[in-house]
Amino acid sequence: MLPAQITTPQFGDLTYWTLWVTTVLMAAGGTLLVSKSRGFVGEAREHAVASVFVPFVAAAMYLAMALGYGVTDIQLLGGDEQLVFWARYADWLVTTPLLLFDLALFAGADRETIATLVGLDVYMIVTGAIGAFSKAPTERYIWWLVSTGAFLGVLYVVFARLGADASARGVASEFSTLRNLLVGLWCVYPVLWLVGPEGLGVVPLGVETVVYAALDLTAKVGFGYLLLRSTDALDASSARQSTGAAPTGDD
Ligand code: RET
Repeated sequence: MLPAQITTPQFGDLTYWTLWVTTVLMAAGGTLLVSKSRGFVGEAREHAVASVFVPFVAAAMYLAMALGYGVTDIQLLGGDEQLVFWARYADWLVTTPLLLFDLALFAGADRETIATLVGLDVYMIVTGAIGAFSKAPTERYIWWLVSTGAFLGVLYVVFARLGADASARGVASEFSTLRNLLVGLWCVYPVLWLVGPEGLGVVPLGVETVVYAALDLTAKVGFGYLLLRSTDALDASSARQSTGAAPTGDD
């Protein structure tokens, strides 16, 4: 028997259209990365696999949100209703480890470093999601702090460990461009969460959705494109290693 009433959470036009447009742009971005990776072999191909999945996972999750499925309504302690875009966290749970894996692989990090990064990142997303589902404001801020603690751990590993690995590999300059793009964009997410409807509510939902969409597109498609373009440096680095030449300052 069908339930008596199925309600879909309501959000404004700006949110609705942004979710639809971003679904299409993510799928287009994924297609662009597929075409960019044609003919890739060896390590560049591993990067291609990781980079291509990211926008397609996001496209599916944006579609889920646009259709109202990836969103749920919760009741806060004071009785107010709050929308939780859970599909965002499902997206990030898959895509942020892939992005970090991509960056760490580029730097030539070992398995332990990659596992630490991925572990901290998953911890960050899961605790952020618990915060978004919490009913009391204080609890939400506590989870924000816990999640931000894990984020600082991610930043520590990215700066302290990956940089040294990339230098040893002779890809320091390409690595620092990718790292700065990643870190610059990622730092905006916790701030937006804090000022948006999940936190202080100073930024309205429509604006938050637009800013998340712009960040997600740049952090996924923009970063992926730049990384795939930088795989030439990896070929140069392996060629140098096989001829025994030392990396130069230009690497
Ligand atoms: C949350 C919750 C509050 C605290 C912190 C967060 C961090 C989120 C980040 C998300 C990055 C997403 C990316 C997506 C796609 O490309 C979960 C908002 C620290 C860093 C890069």
